[in-house]
Amino acid sequence: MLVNRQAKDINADDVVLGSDAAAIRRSFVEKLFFEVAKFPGVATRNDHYLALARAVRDRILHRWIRSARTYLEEQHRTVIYLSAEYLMGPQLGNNLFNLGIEGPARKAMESLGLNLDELIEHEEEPGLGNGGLGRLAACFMDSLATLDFPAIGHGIRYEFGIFDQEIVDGWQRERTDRWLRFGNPWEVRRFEIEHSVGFGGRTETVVDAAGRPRVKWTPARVVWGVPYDTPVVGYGTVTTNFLRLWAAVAPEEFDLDAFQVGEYWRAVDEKIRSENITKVLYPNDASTAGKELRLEQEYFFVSCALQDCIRLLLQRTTIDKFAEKFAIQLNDTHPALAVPELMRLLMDEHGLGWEDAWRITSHSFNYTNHTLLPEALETWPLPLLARLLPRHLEIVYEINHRFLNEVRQRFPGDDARLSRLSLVDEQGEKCVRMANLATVASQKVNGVAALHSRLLRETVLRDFAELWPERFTNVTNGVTPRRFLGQSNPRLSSLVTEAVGDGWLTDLDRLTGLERLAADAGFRERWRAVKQANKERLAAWLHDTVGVRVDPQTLFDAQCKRIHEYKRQQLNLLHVVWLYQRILRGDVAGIAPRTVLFAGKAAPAYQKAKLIIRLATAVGETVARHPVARELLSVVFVPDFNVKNAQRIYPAVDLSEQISTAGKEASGTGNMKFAMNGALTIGTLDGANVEIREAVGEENFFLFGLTAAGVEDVLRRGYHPRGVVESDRELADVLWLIESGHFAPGDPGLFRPLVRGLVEHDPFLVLADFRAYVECQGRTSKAWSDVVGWTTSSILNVARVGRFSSDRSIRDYVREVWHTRPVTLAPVT
Ligand code: NBG
Repeated sequence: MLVNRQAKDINADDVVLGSDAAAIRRSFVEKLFFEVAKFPGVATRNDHYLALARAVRDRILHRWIRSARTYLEEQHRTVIYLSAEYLMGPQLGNNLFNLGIEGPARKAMESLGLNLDELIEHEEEPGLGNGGLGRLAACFMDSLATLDFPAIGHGIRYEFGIFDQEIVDGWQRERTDRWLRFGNPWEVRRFEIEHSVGFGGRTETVVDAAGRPRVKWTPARVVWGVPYDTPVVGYGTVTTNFLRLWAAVAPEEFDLDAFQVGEYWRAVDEKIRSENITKVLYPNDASTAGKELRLEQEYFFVSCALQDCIRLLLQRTTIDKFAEKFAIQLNDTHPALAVPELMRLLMDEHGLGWEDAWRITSHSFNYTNHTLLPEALETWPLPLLARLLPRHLEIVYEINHRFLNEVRQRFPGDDARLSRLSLVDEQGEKCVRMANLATVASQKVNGVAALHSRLLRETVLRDFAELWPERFTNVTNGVTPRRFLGQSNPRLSSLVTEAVGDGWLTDLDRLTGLERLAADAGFRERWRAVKQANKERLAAWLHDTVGVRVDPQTLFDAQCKRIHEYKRQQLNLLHVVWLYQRILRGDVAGIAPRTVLFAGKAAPAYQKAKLIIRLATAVGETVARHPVARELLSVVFVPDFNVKNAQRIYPAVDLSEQISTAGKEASGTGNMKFAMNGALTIGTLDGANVEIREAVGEENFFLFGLTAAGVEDVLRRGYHPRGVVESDRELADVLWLIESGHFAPGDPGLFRPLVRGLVEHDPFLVLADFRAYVECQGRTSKAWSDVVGWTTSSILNVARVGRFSSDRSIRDYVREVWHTRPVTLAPVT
């Protein structure tokens, strides 16, 4: 649609919205009547929530218009973040917080007899991600805006996000996440933008108007992508970026031919098939399903994103400026089809030759790897690609051909190297290795923690690192302190502000100002009181929603993350059972009373993970029934771990479990959120734990277990878990108790597969680390009894976590990878 250039004197600054309580109240009332179309007496809580959300959104849009206009006029280099997942969390509280209008909004609601907390609580979060990877993308969006960097996040508007988890009879049960059911007040649908995305069909070479040969792809099927924008406002700044999520729609509502012959269902078939593409998020964390629909999703959104970039670019300049205008970040390989897609768009649609197209493409992309787990490295079978994306496969072949020629020149005769580097895996089922594709096309490739980046260079991408050492870098993950401290832990935040002054939320290194206070008894007392109050709040919530009572005086020990064997929830449970047996034996000296919290979703098809959840709930039930054990121990599985629930949990935890097999957890970000809220960590030298320990000091971190090199060593020499059991009587007892059916009296064989799996295979070395873990937990118990020591460590943890702000990560990306500049905007009224 054409821009109407006749309009004049339409200026956003003519609209004064105001941010005091009276102004917010006025907007709220207006929205309730004229947008939600409700009046008192019939308005529900959802209506009130919608009205307030819209009032807040207006204030954000005001900033957004200022941002977008400036960027359009001044043509700044823009970060394009491509991610199949964004785990944004609830928006209302965060937006109020970042705008700095929570106080006036509260007043405005009070003046109308409404409670702001209830409205914030009411919001259903968009669960458009599985775990760390999606949440990282959300933290990065927050930091990009807060630091005034122009950025657009592109992703998928899944109609159903990650399933809601319920626990029924101790088992996980999945419920469809119908997050859009009551409307989404934050998004703006852009009706004038739509991009067509093809699938299947065939390619042919034609001669274009200028007499040059060109490839023409005639897809068998076309769907439209339509964008929904969610503004992302920075904290304490005008800068407002946006997340552009794409939804698939059918180009024709009805197949009229089918309709006319009376086959009504066939007529809507095509529509359903098209719209299925963005129907649901695949609920697998760190692993790929290899499913056709997933491939369609990945291609669909990157095609929309790139067409949209080109549309924006051509409004002001020419196609050859693409790489100057955009720095594209591939968040893992899920968007890696963007590489052949950009080549296709540049050559087939915009008439560039291969060399020019490749120069632009290879200067636009950068790739972040998020996992070394072999089952999680994406590959797509050639036959599937040939069928679904024939043109892209041709381009991948050509990229590979040229690339391998280069390699041949540098390493003549080294066929083994060639086959390792090849974009196509020729062994077994032939497929395209997406990590190789992303690496070949990128300026920079990074891992997400120092150890992970090193292992990436030494293992999965070793040959590439030899070829192009300068291409590889590290950017350690970070988390936004706005959401995970400012907003979710107001008590600790005000104590911190009192101690170090304002400004720490955007300059987290200022937390070091807390260090000197760790020696101040009065301050420690207040610090403890904050943690205590947070624990009481969590306990009350657990009582209300899960129906369990926990004692806030006990050590709150939490492992909250996806359920996965490599994360070793089983190790945690073995320790819990070990404690339980000691209590039954009457051997209770030195045991600190503890509440062990588990939370996390299991992929619905991951049977073992679901059984691990069942073991956690079963142990919890058994312990709770035992009159002596329950005095010292309780084990609670908190259902439905999502951003909202995470924000309740982090502030209330004393001990953070980060106990993955060394070398397996790329970074972790929960580890940072817990530490930022004053929890001490018990952990292995894995992912970002290494750097957290370095930062907070080894005396403030409980370290145990094999190192990554140790793990490799054990496996190389031949690991025999049974031997470990035979040499450790207590471990044998623990395993036997679980296997005996003690925790599942009605179904004694229930947990046998878990025990068998550990004793016979134990690929993640749970048993190898058991003794070290149990001993280390002994140290945590001992440390807990030293209140002064524990509190001191807690303060020092917070004082020293500044570098794990996502602001630091973003600055690293800007310096090392994107080379973009911040843009400061004039204030809005
Ligand atoms: C996950 C890693 C985590 C890491 C997040 C964010 C995937 C593929 N990887 O360790 O397992 O913290 O990414 O980088 O989800």
